[in-house]
Amino acid sequence: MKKLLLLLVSLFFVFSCTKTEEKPEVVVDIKVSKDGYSPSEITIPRGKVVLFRITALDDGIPAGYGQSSGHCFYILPPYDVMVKNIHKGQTKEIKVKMIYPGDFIFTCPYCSGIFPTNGELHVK
Ligand SMILES: [Cu+2]
Repeated sequence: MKKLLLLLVSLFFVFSCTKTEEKPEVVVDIKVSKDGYSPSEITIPRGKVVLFRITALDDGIPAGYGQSSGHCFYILPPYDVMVKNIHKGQTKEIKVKMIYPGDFIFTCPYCSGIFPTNGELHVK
């Protein structure tokens, strides 16, 4: 019986996804540009469903041939959620259930090596 329970609990963690379609309880507006994210530090209560709305103020770095892929909003594992290709003037959204407490980094994998596009997410 105990083994079965353990199995069920571990299955729950394997299949539970932090990306959600639940109704958001908190809305966080973030701007991203070559100057980084604003705000770059965000604190959210644990367990809340958060709607992140990310607006790009510029196009980031050119990906080649003068084209740009825009910016990203990537929350590192265990959240591991990413919004890609946010172009200048665009706002993209993602809903995340903040089930893991702790301090997490969010970044733009496209340009964080060149620009200060890094931020910290605190889930308490
Ligand atoms: Cu970027």
